[in-house]
Amino acid sequence: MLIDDHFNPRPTDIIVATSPKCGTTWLRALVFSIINRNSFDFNNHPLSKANPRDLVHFLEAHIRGDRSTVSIDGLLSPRLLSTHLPYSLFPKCMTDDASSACRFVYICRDPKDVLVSKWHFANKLRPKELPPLPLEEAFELFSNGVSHYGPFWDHVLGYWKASVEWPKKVLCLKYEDVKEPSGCVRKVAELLGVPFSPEEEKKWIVEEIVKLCSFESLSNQDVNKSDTRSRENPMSNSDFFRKGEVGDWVNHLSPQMSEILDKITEQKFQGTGFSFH
Ligand code: PAP
Repeated sequence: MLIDDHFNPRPTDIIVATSPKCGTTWLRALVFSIINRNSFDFNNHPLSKANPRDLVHFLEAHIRGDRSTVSIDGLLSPRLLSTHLPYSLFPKCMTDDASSACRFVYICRDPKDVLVSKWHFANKLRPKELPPLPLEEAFELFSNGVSHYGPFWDHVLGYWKASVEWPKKVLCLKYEDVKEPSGCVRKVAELLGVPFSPEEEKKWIVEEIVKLCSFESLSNQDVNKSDTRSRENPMSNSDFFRKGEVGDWVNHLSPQMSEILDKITEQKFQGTGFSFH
């Protein structure tokens, strides 16, 4: 309802979409540096001075309650916006219109790693007077579909199905590709209509972007080491960098928990053509 009432979509909008803890920070950094690659020097880049969430506007922050959308209405086109909203909540003129040039870049992640990342994050943000959230409780909620922005599996399927139906509009990436990131960078550039030229390839621009946006590089920037929190901004920059690894779930989930999550994943994605392998 808020999107319908307050959001003025443009056919040139670029939407970076994720279910929470699936790689929002990484994808924001990648897309920002891909589309602005001719505007900044890699040795003196905005990503070395600002957290990716300060460079890519978070849509929900502008359409909440009576918050003004002036700041995103005033952005030059193409606008780069980030969201956790499911695909189905966007206006039809953005999602179901082949003539719209609007693009969605989505990233998802093995739900076992998502749960672990969410659980750590929830405990960081939890008021000090409350005891830590037990992993068992976080698991129960997550596996029963109780997540911000809706059940994890439905969120993935919404974007995955859209990427199959509208491959020129929606790209579905996996966090696990963090191990082979240059492929992601090239795919994103192609979707956005700015593929890398042979000259750029010769200058190793793809590799520069991969390096700049890596966990190691971003988490070591002073701006991202900051743990300042405030009432308006309860999350500090450092809260968005923990381990940045694939498969950290083995250090936290019991075999039974991982088996249950794998089973749900298998059932939900059966016959859809999507899998995390
Ligand atoms: P959000 O959805 O709340 O904005 P998001 O950035 O998706 O957060 O999640 C943070 C996760 O991405 C963390 O994962 P972890 O808890 O398993 O460690 C964080 O470490 C990881 N992350 C942040 N930046 C990067 C990066 N540049 N490359 C890879 N992973 C990253």
